[in-house]
Amino acid sequence: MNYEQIRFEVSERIARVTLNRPDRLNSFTTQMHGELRDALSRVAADGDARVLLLTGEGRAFCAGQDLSDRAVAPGAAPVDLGASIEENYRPLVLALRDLALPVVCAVNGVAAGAGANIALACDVVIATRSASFIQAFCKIGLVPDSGGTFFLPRLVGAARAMGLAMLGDKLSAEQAAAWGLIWKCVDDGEFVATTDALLAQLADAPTAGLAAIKRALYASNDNTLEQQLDVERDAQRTLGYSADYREGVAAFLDKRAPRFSGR
Ligand code: T3D
Repeated sequence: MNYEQIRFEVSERIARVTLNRPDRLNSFTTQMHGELRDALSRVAADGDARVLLLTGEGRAFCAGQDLSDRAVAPGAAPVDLGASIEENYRPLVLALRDLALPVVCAVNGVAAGAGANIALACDVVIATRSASFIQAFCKIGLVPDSGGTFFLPRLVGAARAMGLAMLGDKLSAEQAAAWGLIWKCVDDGEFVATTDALLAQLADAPTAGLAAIKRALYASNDNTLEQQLDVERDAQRTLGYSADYREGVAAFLDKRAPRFSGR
């Protein structure tokens, strides 16, 4: 597939996806969703990448759904938004969560509507200090989608989730980090270098172990302590037979840096 609304490249075990409609603040179209789905399925199938980066081109990360696609002439039938969620946003969130490698979202600017929640669907979210997060849905009579009603209360608690969702205020990257909505906020001048260092660290990491960490932490949302202890036991059993565990222990005992294969 030729990509027109995203950029996609894999090099040095890092897959980079850049939303690329900067004049529309990288808002989502059906075409962009199709391209994203294709790129994510390639990452899952190829096995070349050991970390995925999702970021945006220009001054925004993503302004959510392209609303110019939603304007209807008086008397014309409205768009079925449920179908749009089912075909586009739901599969995107689940694809990011299901990828068996870490997904880093580098929020390079404003993240609004579904753009904010797609960022939160990623495993590690780093934002530049001038970025912001806006649950813009309430301004147009909608509910936070793309997992927003799931992620927000779990990340920042019910009171802050309700305020963000009902008021649609702009939350600065710094405040988002202070509230625990994201992993880190870094100064604009350090954003690219910090993101690159994070990607390099994750690309060299024991990928199967990180995939198991991701599965276990997300599973904990619905589990009792006993169920979660079972998840940890089963993961540890599997990982205990892995090449990377063996390498990690050997490297520790040899007092050298490990060379993980990802398996
Ligand atoms: O529909 C479905 O399928 C259901 C799913 C819905 C999911 C959703 O995401 S609903 C929420 C949609 N998003 C929004 O409501 C956010 C709309 N955008 C904004 O509120 C603001 O643009 C921002 C706060 C993000 C940024 O503000 P600012 O002042 O920095 O930029 P701007 O001037 O508003 O935007 C720059 C341009 O991008 C502008 O176009 P122009 O005037 O230069 O020709 C603006 O219209 C355009 N733009 C920004 N966001 C969108 C957009 N065009 C289409 N759709 C957008 N979402």
